[in-house]
Amino acid sequence: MRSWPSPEIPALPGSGVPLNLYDTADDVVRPVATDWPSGEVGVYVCGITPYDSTHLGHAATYVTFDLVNRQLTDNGHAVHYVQNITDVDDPLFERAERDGVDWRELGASQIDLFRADMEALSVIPPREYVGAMETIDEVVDLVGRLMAVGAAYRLDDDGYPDVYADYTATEQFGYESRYDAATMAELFAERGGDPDRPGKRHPLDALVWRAHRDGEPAWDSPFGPGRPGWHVECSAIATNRLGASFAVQGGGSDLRFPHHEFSAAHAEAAHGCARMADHYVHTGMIGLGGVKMSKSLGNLVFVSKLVEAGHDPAAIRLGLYENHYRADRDWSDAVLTRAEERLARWRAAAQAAADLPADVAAPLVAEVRAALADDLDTPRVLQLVDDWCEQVTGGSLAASGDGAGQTAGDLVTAMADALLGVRL
Ligand code: 5CA
Ligand code: ZN
Repeated sequence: MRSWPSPEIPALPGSGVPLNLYDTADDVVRPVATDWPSGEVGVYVCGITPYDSTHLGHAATYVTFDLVNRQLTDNGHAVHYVQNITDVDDPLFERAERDGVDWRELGASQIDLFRADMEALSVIPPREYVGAMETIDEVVDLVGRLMAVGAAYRLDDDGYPDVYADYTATEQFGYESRYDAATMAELFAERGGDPDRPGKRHPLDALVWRAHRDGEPAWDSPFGPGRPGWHVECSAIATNRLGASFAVQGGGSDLRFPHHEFSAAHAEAAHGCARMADHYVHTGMIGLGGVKMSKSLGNLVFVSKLVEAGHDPAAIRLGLYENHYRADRDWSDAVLTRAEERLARWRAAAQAAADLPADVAAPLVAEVRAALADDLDTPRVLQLVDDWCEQVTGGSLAASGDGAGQTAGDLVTAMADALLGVRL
């Protein structure tokens, strides 16, 4: 699938600081593993189901992983970033049916919108942007492997012989979310699982191939015509591009269970490896008035509407940086207004710093790198830059260099662009 044009990333002097991120599975902040046989750092981020995009919750999640990408790049690593699009799934069909449109057209138009929004927000595109429909053969192959090792089974059902993965196939099942059985049961039922489907070995077994039903799209497979289950789609797309083990699996906290637990479990059962991702990274939920922004509730603020209304995408980024990425947090007009005021102050300071030599800004760059390397501490970054801007506009930063070459204004502008995706 075509992605979107990449923003130019200015080069920054000095060296980056190794990135530490919180890992949900181990409940600890630790360094991202960067020493892989491929020489690259593999990052897989769960993409959109293409309807009602791109709301501020989506934007927050993809901007967060864009910071991860920028940090790793600043550290000199080649990042192999992969993202999927769930362009075949029930919620998409339901929305298309509700609105009387073809689900393929709905998907295509929403993917276009998402691309334009990501470009506006200066999000670096994934190296591989992959739709579920493009990878049916990969899912068929993975389901076949799961069946071959006894980790998946076909239901004995004359009507709909769906294929399920046996969740007891891997010993480590449950390590990613660390939830107890009751919480798993509750979230599984809430988030697309079907614990009561007759014929399953265990209520928690997840669908990996859904047999054809009237009115649903279907593709041929050795286990009959049908379509992929959700979790196995991400297992296949990720591991076929990044290998059975890779550095980071990311998404919103609503994917901690069941989606990421099962994506990992299917991949690990098929490949016989102990752990799919070294880090499982989850962003907090963006809400409106304390309620999670979600397509099912319809309480959405769209990036495209804000941009159309004349709001600078750089201010949207700064608004999202106000609180830590792992915190559930509210979006509001007040957040946007504060961000626009901050952007104006930063721009004024960058102008004022055009008369100062670059070394006046060098300590700030080092501090911002360190704050981002510490589990993407954006609230601290905003504070650091605010303080520096105040000193510049207040005239209290003395020049100590020879004044030749790059100015402090140039350096701060390049830093905001390269590390934060914010154009001053
Ligand atoms: N296609 C699947 C992932 S394979 C999916 O969850 N699609 S989605 O369109 O529902 O969400 C896309 C991404 O945005 C996911 O990572 C999800 O966790 C994240 N997301 C959804 N709502 C919010 C929200 N309110 N705040 C933050 N992130 C959100
Ligand atoms: Zn996914």
